[in-house]
Amino acid sequence: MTHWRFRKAAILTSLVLVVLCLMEFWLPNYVSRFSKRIAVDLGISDGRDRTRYAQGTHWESNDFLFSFVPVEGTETQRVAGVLRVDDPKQFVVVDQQADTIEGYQLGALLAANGYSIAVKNSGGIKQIIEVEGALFALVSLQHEECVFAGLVDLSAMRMADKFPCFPEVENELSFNGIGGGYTTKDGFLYVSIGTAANRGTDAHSQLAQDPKSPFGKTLRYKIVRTPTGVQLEDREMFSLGHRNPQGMMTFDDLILSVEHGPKGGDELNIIDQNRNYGWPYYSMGSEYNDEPIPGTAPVGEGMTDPVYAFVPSIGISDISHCPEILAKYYEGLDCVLISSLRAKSFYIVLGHLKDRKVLSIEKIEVQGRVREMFLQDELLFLVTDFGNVIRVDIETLAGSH
Ligand SMILES: [Ca+2]
Repeated sequence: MTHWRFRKAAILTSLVLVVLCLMEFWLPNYVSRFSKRIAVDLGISDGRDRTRYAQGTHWESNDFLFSFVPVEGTETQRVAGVLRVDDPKQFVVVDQQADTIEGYQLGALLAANGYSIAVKNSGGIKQIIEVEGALFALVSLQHEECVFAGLVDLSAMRMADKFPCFPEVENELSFNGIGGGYTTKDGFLYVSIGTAANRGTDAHSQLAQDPKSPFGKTLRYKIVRTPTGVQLEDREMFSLGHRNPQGMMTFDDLILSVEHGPKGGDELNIIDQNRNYGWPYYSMGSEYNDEPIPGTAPVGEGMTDPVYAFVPSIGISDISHCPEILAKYYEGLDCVLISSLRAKSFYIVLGHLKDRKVLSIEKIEVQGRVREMFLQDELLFLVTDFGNVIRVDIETLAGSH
């Protein structure tokens, strides 16, 4: 009897294990991932380490030496964002499918509201947003038949904003399109949100021109400090006609945004209040089936043109300040960095942005699809697909020849 009981228990345990394995294999959408804190050591050493050139690759360009050092892979499949932590030598890469972020139980909070993360069609956490120490997440969500997106206040464990249901269009929903970038300026949070489709003629893209819909917009929230954290209030449309914004930053008094065009026509835009940036009527790009966009130009009457459009597309992904060494070298010019997925590069963009002038664009190849960029200790870090991290050290070559 004892023998049979033992066998029964062993068979049952095996069955449970097999079922769990099959669930992981067949139903990855329904099994929560354990993408908690993935802290990556930035490899910042005290003092300059000349041996680093041997560890990675280097690239001479203009009067600079760029050396690329792979930091570490995080096995993150799709990067939702990068978070600073107390240790300045570390940061955290957040996976789009994470259900716990720095101890905040996103999955549990959503379940308590009757929501689940809409993971199909490249859904998940589309952007991690840090506002004065409080954490928010832009997430694709589902509640019964309604597929929508919302802003979750992770620090206060509540929904900060809930957007309306997406139109039900068969096979045309793609969460790759919704986001996003963000920046803060003068007590406001700016969040860019795209349209959840690839094509220019469908119901999703039309939302970019509908002032009542949050999609295809730059949204603006008032940042209100509370005893427990930060509250986002009074959402309003700041600009419209955006297709798929990916990165945003404040540069002096300007809000800069980069967005994917369709096939061709990735844009650098200066975002001004109540301006219309044209999508889906005007773009330098064409449809993926090579049909022209209705307007076949970047700008039409009443529309605001990009400061610059990359044709063909570079798969534009992020925008950042230049490290001090570049900004100083090009003093008198505005200097920003733009990153790219498809071109596996970042670009040094120089110009007079207030006058909407781009004077030069220099491409620095790095052999990785760059999703995010950030600066720490004047070093540039690039986070590529699958959470690989590249540290870029920039030194001047002037006087060294
Ligand atoms: Ca545009």
